[in-house]
Amino acid sequence: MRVRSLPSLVIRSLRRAAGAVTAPRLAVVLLAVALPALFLPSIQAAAKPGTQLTATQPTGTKAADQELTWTADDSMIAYKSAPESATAGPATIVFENSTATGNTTGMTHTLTFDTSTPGYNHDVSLNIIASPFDADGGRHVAQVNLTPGKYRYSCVIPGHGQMVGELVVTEGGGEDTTAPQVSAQVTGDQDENGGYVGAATVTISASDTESGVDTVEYALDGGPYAAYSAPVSVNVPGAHTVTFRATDKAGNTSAVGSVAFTVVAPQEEDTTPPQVSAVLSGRQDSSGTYLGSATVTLTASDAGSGVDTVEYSLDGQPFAVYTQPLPVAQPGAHSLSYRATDKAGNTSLVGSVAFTVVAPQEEDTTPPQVSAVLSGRQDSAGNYVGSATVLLSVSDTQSGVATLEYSLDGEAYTEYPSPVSVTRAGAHTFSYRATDKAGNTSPVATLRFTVVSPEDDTTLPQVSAAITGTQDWAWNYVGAATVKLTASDVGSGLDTVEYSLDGQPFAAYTQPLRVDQPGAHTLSYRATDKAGNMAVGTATFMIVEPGGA
Ligand SMILES: [Cu+2]
Repeated sequence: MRVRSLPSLVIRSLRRAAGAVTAPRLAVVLLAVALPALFLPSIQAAAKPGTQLTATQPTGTKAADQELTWTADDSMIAYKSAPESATAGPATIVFENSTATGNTTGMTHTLTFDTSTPGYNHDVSLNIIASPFDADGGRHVAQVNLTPGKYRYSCVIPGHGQMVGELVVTEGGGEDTTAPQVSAQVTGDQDENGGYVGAATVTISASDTESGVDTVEYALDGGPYAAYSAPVSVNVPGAHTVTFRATDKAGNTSAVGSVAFTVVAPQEEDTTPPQVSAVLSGRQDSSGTYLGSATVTLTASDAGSGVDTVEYSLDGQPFAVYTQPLPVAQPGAHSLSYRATDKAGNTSLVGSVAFTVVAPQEEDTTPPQVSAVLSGRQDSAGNYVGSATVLLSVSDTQSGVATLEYSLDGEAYTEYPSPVSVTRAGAHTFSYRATDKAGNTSPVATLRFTVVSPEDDTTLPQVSAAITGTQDWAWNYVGAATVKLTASDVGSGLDTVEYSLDGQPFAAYTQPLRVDQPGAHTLSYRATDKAGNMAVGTATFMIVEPGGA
């Protein structure tokens, strides 16, 4: 036994007490020495006193460059001195409990690192038992490897429970001020909307390259934070949010992260077939025939298990899987059948669409033909009196006429609905154009004309008389003559045509005039236009009795 016999320890202690020890003091001293004697064999079962146990310290490591020294004296409530902090990595631990450090009683102390209390590093197993009179004179040295975090140590001699302290170890390169990285992943079976069917599992990952991750916490739907230790399963249907954070051993806490997801109840058994429909598209003529090609687009939906396959059959061919809109360019009549099947195996009834395709027409690149006819009464100068009317005609032999427009006197083009009448006096320009359904627009054509008001008519009417009847050799009319007046006015138009036979008052001319009175006759006639211009004329003729000389 390396522990010296109790009597000699006690005697030495008493001697060092120099007779000043009182009875209670003696009792304490006796207790302090006697109990270790009972206690030590149990903790020395694994190691002899004065040796150290280090769980993680391999033998033969290089010398540590930091030395941490604990000292003890006669106190049973505190070490005389102890380090408070260290840096991670190899360290030389010195524990001295000797007369040199003030131990006058020979009391045994230990420096024992805690390997069970939560919240502390447990990776160093150190249990140094020192006494001033042991083989090393109470000074023991051990090599350990410290990791970032906190270590708790104490003296395990019964009654010395207050001899306890903490050693804080920080990252060797300097203080850790960087929060851990933390992230979360949501996994589970998802439906087509992204909802998790039945349950979602949230897995949180955290890392810290310096002091290391100390705690990871999470909160579900705004509830209190709880320690995260394993993936969290959420199976309550509805929208959820999980927030999370991590803290490293240096006390740095990450920003709060969050993931949002929705859990949906597992679906009931699907016994309803999908809905499927077809839509035809393409350029059509007025009868609905597709020009060049028709495209069939199939759409299917299934509220239960979801659509598995959509199939089609063109013109009686075997059903094939539909993946994308199907163009049909073959000229002729077609029938396309279609159906859809859901993931539970329910197949819809077969639907069908019929359509006709004709060969594509040649492209229309020719603009419409447009022509204009100007009409109205004109005066001798070619001016339109009162009004001019423009009649447009248009044709397009290919795509057909889309629009026909005109612009009067530079105003905006407007659609031509019917003949346009221009009554405002003055010079006018009338422009017109037409566009076909293929977008070809004819060149603009322009008519120029002048409209004058009737009051501006200064042109005399034309009026003349024609005399008919049987004539003799001297051009005399035999028995009777018929006088016919003809009048016209290119300006404001005729107002009146009148005649006066043989000096009688003028009367309105309404019909050819028969004269049978024998003798010489003079017929005066006149025509007046609406502007008041009057033209006059005179005709003379002779009537003789039949058979007369
Ligand atoms: Cu002690």
